[in-house]
Amino acid sequence: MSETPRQTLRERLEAEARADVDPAVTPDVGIVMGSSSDLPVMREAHRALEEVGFFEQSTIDEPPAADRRTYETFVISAHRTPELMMTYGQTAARRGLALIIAGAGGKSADLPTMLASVAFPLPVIGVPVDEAALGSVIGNPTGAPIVAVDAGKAYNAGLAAAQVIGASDPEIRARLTEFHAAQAATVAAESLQLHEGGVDLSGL
Ligand code: RP5
Repeated sequence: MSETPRQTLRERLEAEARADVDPAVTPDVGIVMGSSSDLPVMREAHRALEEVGFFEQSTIDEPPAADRRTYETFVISAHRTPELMMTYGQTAARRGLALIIAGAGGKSADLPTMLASVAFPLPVIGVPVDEAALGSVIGNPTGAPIVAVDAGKAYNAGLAAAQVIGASDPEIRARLTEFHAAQAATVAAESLQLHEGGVDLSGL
């Protein structure tokens, strides 16, 4: 019987890994962050994934419809819950995840880099939640790879994760292509409007 949320979480992760469930019905992308205070930045990764066709999955007992891609979310601290970080990383592949987005902030933002080592060979996309975290998130030694986005760019981490999944999923690839075209159209429309309408200098 579990006594603490930390034990409950570890036992759940280990049970899911042992269950050997078809990866088609488990989350594809794991989004983890060092603190709930990282959520305002990290939820941009969720937003990007939703925009290209992913949705959130909280339990393997409620599997997605066929062909739907999903993500899950956890708060895991490398320093405050190191054993939970180890369990998450060690069970990630067996739980059916294809990759992990990991964010942390501050000068000791060790969650992304440590998870990259523990979950290897699953790819980890690191998000420095703030500028102070940049060096510690991108600074893994040779042989312990991590890919990372710039400080605060969790949205790009979501898109990059979708690109990885899209390499073998035509539906996600099509959604990414639509997203890209819509973005280009918006920039072009803004450019035309600015060029033809001129710059409004009133109020300066
Ligand atoms: C890091 O410390 C977390 O990722 C967060 O960015 C930072 C501060 O955490 P809290 O003190 O807000 O929980 O580990």
